[in-house]
Amino acid sequence: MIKPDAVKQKVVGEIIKTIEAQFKIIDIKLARLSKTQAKDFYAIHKRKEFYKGLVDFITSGPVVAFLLQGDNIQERVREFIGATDPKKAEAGTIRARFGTSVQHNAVHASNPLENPEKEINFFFQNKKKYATETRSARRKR
Ligand code: RTP
Ligand code: MG
Repeated sequence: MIKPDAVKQKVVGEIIKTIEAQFKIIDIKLARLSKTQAKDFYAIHKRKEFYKGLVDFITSGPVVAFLLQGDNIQERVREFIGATDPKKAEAGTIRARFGTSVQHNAVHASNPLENPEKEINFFFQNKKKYATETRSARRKR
């Protein structure tokens, strides 16, 4: 998901170009999250000190969500975006290129250890089969 800081920087096109070169895009959605949606989306962090700031940031403008398909897709996408802190992200990753701080780090990616199915259903309700695929792919490993 491209976060509001990157949308404001007008680098959505550049990020899509990079995604397209490496992954199969199944669906794309532009959305503006409400506070309630953002709190739910990042519920896993609700006890962290950065939670309120994160909810404020993610609701500060539109985001662009992507549904991608492929083997080990979540692991590959996390590698592709780089470390949470853009300063620590490997050169060439999306966060190294477009992130400007730990919070304003340009993109989000599902964490296979958290709940990727929830995020797929959040943006792409009619594509639940990809969530199922994710779950069975994970079981096989
Ligand atoms: P994301 O969920 O957005 O893909 O990021 P991540 O897994 O790399 O990092 P995570 O620990 O899940 O944190 C979620 C987002 O919260 C913001 N954050 N701010 N101020 C801080 O110390 C802090 N720590 C995290 C970042 O926007 C991070 O991506
Ligand atoms: Mg995370």
